[in-house]
Amino acid sequence: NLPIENIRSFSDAHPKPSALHFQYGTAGFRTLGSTLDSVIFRVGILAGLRSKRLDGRTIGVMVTASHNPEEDNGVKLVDPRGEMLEASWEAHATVVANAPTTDALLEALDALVKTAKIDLSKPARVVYARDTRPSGPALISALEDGFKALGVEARDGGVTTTPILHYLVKAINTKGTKESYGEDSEDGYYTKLSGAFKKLIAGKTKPDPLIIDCANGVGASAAAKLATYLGDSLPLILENTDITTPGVLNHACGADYVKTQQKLPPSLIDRLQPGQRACSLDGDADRLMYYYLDERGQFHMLDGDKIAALVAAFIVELVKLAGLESDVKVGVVQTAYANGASTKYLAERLPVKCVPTGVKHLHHAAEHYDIGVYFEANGHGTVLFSQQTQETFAKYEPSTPAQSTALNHLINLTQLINQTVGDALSDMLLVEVVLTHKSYAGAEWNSLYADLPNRLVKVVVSDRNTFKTEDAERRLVSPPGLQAKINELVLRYEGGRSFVRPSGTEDVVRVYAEAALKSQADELAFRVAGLVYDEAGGDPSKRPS
Ligand code: G16
Repeated sequence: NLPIENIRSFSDAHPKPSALHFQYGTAGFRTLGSTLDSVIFRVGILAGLRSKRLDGRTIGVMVTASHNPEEDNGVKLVDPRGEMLEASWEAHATVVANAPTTDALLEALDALVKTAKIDLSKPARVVYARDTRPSGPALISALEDGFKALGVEARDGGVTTTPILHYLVKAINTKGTKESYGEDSEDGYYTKLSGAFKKLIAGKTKPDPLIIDCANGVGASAAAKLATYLGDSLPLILENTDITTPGVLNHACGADYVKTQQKLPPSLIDRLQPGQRACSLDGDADRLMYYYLDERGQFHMLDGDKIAALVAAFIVELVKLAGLESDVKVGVVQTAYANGASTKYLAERLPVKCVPTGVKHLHHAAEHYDIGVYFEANGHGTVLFSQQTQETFAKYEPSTPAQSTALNHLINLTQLINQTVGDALSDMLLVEVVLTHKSYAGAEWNSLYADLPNRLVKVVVSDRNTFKTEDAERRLVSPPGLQAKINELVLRYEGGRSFVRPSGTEDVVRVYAEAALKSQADELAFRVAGLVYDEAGGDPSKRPS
């Protein structure tokens, strides 16, 4: 049975704020950090129950709000193979988080135990971590109360990146099996990645120093540790590494800033030399954005789509060189945000699928390929090698030295890439490997295809839940009639494309537009945003302009 009295006494110390409704969305629960105490406490219990349901396998809990502002925080649950929480449990999590009182919470937990057929006699094991947000320590102590309330065997992963926590979950659960993912420690993670990187660039010209904008977040300490493992195989110059000054996290820096503003973080203006490569991480180091300045000082962004194009083409080439073309099929997964030019470039070379925003959707779709490359345009993505493909690599006998070299590269890539989730540091090493192999500077990489000008804007509306989409978020079905108005507007712009969707992580509706000219893309985005605003209302001072 549930330890009712124990849960009751802990829960009374973590009351739910009566006016608020919480939702387990695209990236778990995410909102103002100061409102999350009860939610995180309850997630502690929920993680324990999920572990019991899965026979005591270790579940991950990450306390972070990633790219969102410093005052926000959030929590996501990680399933045993290191992937996002199974969809049916997202609904359970929402119910548990919203029970208004301790009694209602106990009822909700009891109902969950029955519906999900949880054997309470099983052990509960959890590994947890947080990013550098100031609200993190108090929320972690609420989480630990949740563990104590249920009796969870909990391992503290400390302050670390989201992808490292995912790595730890998979490494713990595969320890001692033939699918062992690596040592279940941070040291194991850095050793695995840096070891594979060194093998992949052995004998090649050493890369020039790379500037990393660490978003003043947890990526700063992770990148500093990675640098010590890489030694001189990849010189790193770390910028925006201030994790103590209040207010600086993700502020005018980081991957989301670069992607949405399409410009250099101001702090890098005097640092970045023309031609030099730089990249930005986000607040929990799961997104990556590359960029460079050309000789005229013009900024060029190499986003998730450009990373997908670079990496997919490289992998396809290696598969061919290894002689495995007919056994191993490579595919790409994108979202509606993918630049139209990237989709065209990729679709001419390999199968491409479009799915709704959210890593869980991309990840699941990518699992259907032998090698699935998935990236959101915002720089969140990875590459998945199916178990069967990894076995094919292990058994395959190459017939020429060239095939053998390509095969070894493929095997080392399976070690370099964090296959549990998008990982900015692992992706950065992957990009560096491809650039080194191809002898590409930013300009050559950028010239794979020319981005269509685009613009992303947010609209604050009174209720984003009135916005519903279909066709991988490319079409609105609600509010009724709005899509027809958007279509009519889009027709007036050469190369025009636009879509509207409710954000899963912020209380806003997002509008994306593309067109042949930058001024047209901007105009289309703002006109669609105006339609959205007029339809959905909200604070007049926040009308898009
Ligand atoms: C999260 C999700 C991403 C998603 C992003 C924005 O990123 O993990 O898949 O693209 O939010 O989502 P939305 O447009 O729905 O707000 P992160 O890096 O914040 O965890």
